[in-house]
Amino acid sequence: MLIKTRDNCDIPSSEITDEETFYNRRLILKSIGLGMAAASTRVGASQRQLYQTKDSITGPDWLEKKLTGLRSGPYSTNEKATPYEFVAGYNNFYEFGTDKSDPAENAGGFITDPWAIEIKGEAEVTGKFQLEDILKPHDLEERVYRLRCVEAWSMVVPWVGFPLKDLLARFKPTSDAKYVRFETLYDPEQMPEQRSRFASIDYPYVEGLRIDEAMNELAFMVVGVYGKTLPNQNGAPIRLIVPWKYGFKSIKSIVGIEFTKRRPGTTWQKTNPREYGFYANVNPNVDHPRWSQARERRLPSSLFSAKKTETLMFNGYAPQVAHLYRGMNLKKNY
Ligand SMILES: Nc1nc2c(c(=O)[nH]1)N[C@H]1C(S)=C(S)[C@@H](COP(=O)(O)O)O[C@H]1N2
Ligand SMILES: [Mo]
Repeated sequence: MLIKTRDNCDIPSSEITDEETFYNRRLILKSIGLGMAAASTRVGASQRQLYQTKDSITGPDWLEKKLTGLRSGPYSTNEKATPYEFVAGYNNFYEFGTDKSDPAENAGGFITDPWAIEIKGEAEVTGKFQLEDILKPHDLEERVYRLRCVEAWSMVVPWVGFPLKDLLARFKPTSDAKYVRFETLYDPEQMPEQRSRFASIDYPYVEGLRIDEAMNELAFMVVGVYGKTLPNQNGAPIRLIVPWKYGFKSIKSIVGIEFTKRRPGTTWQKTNPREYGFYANVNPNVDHPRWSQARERRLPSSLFSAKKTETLMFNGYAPQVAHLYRGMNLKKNY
């Protein structure tokens, strides 16, 4: 994406290098008999939890209860899911660092319980609600969605959650609610990048959707992955997933939801409006100014077999969402 260096100048996306570094490190560690859990050579890594493993991760009791007997939801792809180690080990969560391995290394101690979400704006029901109460009426389901990052890599992820529209409906948005704005936690004590003088984006991270996008059946509130509680690096305890848009719309660790009359400013659009738009629909026909969006690298891929696949319009979800953009110029509204 866009990284400001110490001289405060923008350097081109280094995502390919990032991925190579990541895989090199994995390969080297594998070849000397170490697994991912030892994949950090950084000072202080021994005190850190690199990432919560699939078998060790647990959430609060009330969430663990909801995670039993999961049903499979609609719209799941049959494509092979990306292994847990990549889903939980190769992340963008700038609050915890800008390298793909940083979030897994730095978010281990992130406190996600208790957690509350404040509902504000153009709705009949507003106020601060505990996560348990937010989730209470919703049955959790699994949806295997494609995730396409604007950096041209992609994964297939078995998310666990519930439809965003069912959550929003409970607050009875008024006819003035034209957009929904989401906000990530701002807590510089827990989120090291928020303390950095050289931070590449402004915090808190904010995202937004038009109300009809938010009410689309695909928009999903996620509290788990692979049948387990969501790892911190993936946006615990609750995050959004909008599978037809570039990954940066899928905001993590949400503490605020606001119904607004006007289109909200959003983090990457504000950071670099020429490169990142409000809509950010996955679109193979509209290139990023610095790279093509026609194809993507499906993870896991190695240095030796970069699995390139064609990027699909709306990330393959056109049947569900194309009608939302009828008559819109998607080159202008990128
Ligand atoms: N708060 C917050 N949310 C965020 C980000 C971030 O840096 N901060 N990164 C986004 C980007 S660019 C992507 S691709 C996805 C990655 O989600 P994952 O790490 O669970 O795969 O999260 C999105 N949500
Ligand atoms: Mo992304």
